[in-house]
Amino acid sequence: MKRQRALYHHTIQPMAELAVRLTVLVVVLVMVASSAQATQQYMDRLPVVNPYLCLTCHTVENPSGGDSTLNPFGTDFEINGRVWDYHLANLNSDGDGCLNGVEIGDSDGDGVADGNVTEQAGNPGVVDNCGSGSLVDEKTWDALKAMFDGR
Ligand SMILES: [Ca+2]
Ligand SMILES: [Ca+2]
Ligand SMILES: [Ca+2]
Repeated sequence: MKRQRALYHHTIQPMAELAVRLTVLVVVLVMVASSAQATQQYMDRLPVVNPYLCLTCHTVENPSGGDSTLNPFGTDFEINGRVWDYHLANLNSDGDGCLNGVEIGDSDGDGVADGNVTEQAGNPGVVDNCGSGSLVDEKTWDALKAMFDGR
């Protein structure tokens, strides 16, 4: 019995600890290595990615495990299950008055770009000039909503 316990403490326990540490290390390494790839994979889900590419969702041009901070659109994209759809297209993540769909160039969010659009009209994660757009001015919209809500 005493010998068994000694065997456990000197051989099995250190090995188990080592195995746990190695597993953690491998998981961390895989996460770092796959983050850039993940970005590419998720970017492919957007119908139009030029010219902003990574900056569509991130605050840095080359997101990595070290810094892959998301901008407001990236955050909404993540909350939406990293799916581009009608719901996400109808949000205005950066609050600049243009819907995400208008900025991306797929107003109805069906995954197919509007007409001959090949470039994003604006960055959906940055307050910018997103072109003509077809969005009702946000203040007008708030006023309309207030009317309907009886406020
Ligand atoms: Ca916007
Ligand atoms: Ca479309
Ligand atoms: Ca914008």
